[in-house]
Amino acid sequence: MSRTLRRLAVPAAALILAAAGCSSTTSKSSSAPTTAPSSPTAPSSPAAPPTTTTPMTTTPSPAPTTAAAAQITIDNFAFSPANLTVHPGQSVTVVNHDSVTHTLTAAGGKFDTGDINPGKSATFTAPATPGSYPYVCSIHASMHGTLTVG
Ligand SMILES: [Cu+2]
Repeated sequence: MSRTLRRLAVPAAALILAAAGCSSTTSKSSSAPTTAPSSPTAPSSPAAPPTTTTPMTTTPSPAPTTAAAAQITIDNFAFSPANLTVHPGQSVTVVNHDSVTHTLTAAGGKFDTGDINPGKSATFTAPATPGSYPYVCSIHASMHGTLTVG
């Protein structure tokens, strides 16, 4: 029984396969599913790169001691700073913090504040010629300093 079926079945199957091969009805699976690959929703607005907006903060260069108002203070029988550099012709203010009178007198007589009473101040003009000018207190010879004009 089975023998006759197989003998018949084989040619039938061959025919079916042949027919199937010709008919392209079963080969429609080539249509790819249109599920588009989900592109990661990248933020389409790229953050604008930070343009080099240099802040307009003008960095104030540290003022050297020669700038602005030059000042020498007298504390405890001493000039401070003992060595000060100023511009030619710059005004220099001398403040006497002591309880006694002092002076700031150039050794060569180029400048002299005269007597500066306790708690008072005086101003002299630096020489116009660059150089080093040692000075003293005309009252207390132990007090000395150097004014540099440059
Ligand atoms: Cu003095």
